Amino acid sequence: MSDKSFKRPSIANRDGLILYCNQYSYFCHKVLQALHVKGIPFEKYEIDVTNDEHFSEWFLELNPRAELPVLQNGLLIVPGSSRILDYLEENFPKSKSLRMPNDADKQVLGFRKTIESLPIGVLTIGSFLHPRHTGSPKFPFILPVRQTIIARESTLAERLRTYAANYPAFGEGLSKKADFHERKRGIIASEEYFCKLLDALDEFLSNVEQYLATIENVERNWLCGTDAFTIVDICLGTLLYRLYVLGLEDRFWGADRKRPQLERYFAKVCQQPSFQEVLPSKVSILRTVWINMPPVYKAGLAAVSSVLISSTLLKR
Ligand SMILES: N[C@@H](CCC(=O)N[C@@H](CS)C(=O)NCC(=O)O)C(=O)O
Repeated sequence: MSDKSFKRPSIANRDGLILYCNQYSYFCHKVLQALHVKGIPFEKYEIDVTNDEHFSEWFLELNPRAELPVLQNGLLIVPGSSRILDYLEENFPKSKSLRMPNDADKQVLGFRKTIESLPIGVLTIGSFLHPRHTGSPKFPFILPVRQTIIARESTLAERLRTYAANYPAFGEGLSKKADFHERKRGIIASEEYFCKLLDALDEFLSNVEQYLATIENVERNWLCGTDAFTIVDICLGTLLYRLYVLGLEDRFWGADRKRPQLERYFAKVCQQPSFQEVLPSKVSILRTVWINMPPVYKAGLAAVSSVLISSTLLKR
């Protein structure tokens, strides 16, 4: 249970679009990208997930599922990345469209569905628990932070039961979520399951590779075969970025130029201004690393820095 108590932020009383999100969340990245590509003005409220703000009473009133992202438009609340993406398409027709054309290849429509059904949480925590299957993870998912995330994950069901008791109006949902997390912990701990998940991803990415090879003028065109960047590109780009951050890029496309089309596609996605816009800044990554570093590492770092500072001072 977090010591911090959270009150409903004043931003929640404002008109206009407000996105409740977290800068490291896979699902929030998709929505943030869509908002940037479409050029829709919005305000962002960063949920402090490290201190369980998504389990606070004010957030549960917004989304009893306690999940991010949530979009608020006046009195209307839209939870869930997929629903938000569709809501933006339907309700902001004047802004740049991300809609996949009606005659889009069935295979491409299937790509969106498959990506949306992937257990990203299991993949992420599984990669921390079974590191011999990954290469080098990128910031902020370095070892000390991974340890903190694993430790928080191991107490999640217990914390959820405490919140369920404290907030009876949301008790049933939170207890169900606790049961779900308990079941999920067993799955995440299984190396066999993790390997199966990686194999399934391998198969899926091979299909994507083959499909990409059929697109004409790949320098210009996106997944739907034209120069229009659409929702399915947001989905695939976000997935590839998560695989990269977890240190899985060599397994899936980097090593021996295994999947050159995918590699080229990922490089193209990374160059998109909307993509770069939503990545956390270096300063906020360092801040996150520091906040999530276990005290023993902080003490070690403080000792090293004080030696460095004093030796620098002595030289003067
Ligand atoms: N299906 C939802 C999943 C959202 C989701 O799982 N969000 C994560 C953050 S990336 C979350 O809120 N996790 C907290 C939890 O489930 O306890 C979506 O597409 O938005």
